[in-house]
Amino acid sequence: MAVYCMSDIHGHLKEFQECLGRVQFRPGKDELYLLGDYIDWGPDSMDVVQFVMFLQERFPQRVHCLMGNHEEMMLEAILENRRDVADVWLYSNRGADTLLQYRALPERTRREVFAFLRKLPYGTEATVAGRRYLMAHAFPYFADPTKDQRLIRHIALWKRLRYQDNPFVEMLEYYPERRGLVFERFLFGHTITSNYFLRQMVDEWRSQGMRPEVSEADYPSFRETLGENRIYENEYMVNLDCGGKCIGLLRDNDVRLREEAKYSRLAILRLDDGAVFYSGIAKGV
Ligand SMILES: [Mn+2]
Repeated sequence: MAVYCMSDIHGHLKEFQECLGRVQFRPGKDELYLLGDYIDWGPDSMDVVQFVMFLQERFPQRVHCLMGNHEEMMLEAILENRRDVADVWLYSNRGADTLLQYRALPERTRREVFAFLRKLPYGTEATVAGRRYLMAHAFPYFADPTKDQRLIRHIALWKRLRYQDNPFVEMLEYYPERRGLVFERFLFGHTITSNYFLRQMVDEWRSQGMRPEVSEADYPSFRETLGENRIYENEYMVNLDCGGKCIGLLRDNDVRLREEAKYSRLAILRLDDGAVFYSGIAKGV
């Protein structure tokens, strides 16, 4: 039995299944942790959700799904009728296709989708080969009824860790009583790892007295030196978001997204031995 982890699938059913195929994933035998953001940006959001639901319902002991900020936006926009959230979801976060696909589902399936999304947890832990991992979509989360639920849920889904942060130190601002908790790594997604590698490169140059400026015009060559997205790992954390949202955006109006699309793919991490596998880069048409 092996244990796998993925994040930020963002409506890319083909690449998701390609990753499972790469590792010869055995449903019912292997375990799978999914760190949220199943929907939006990509073409098949509702198919991804339904596939994940299918796996989770068949093998509830083996498939563990967390909430992402995109699922939260969808729930708030539709179930709670939040106009402000709907605007952010549909326009800035490319939720429009997801909404259309959702509306095309039979009434009963729609209810099942919501029942599934609503009960997604905000964080979890797993011990693999004697090593203990903490997982959430964006920032460490611990269920705690004594805390401000809105706040701790919001940061779990939205707060952006920087590459130089130690999440186990950052989390003490919200969970001071968790000091001294020992985890091997914090596993998360939410921020495309190229942001980390680019930042790291620029900081490196600055530390050597150089003053690099990443202008719009220079961006493609800066981005090219980083190459294909890969997971970001240091002694505290593993960021698994290898640009799922940008897969296939080769003709997008936004130059950065278009550029990112050339290097975007999904990653699957095998926790047992740390091996990482990737989907192929979509070449588009
Ligand atoms: Mn996210």
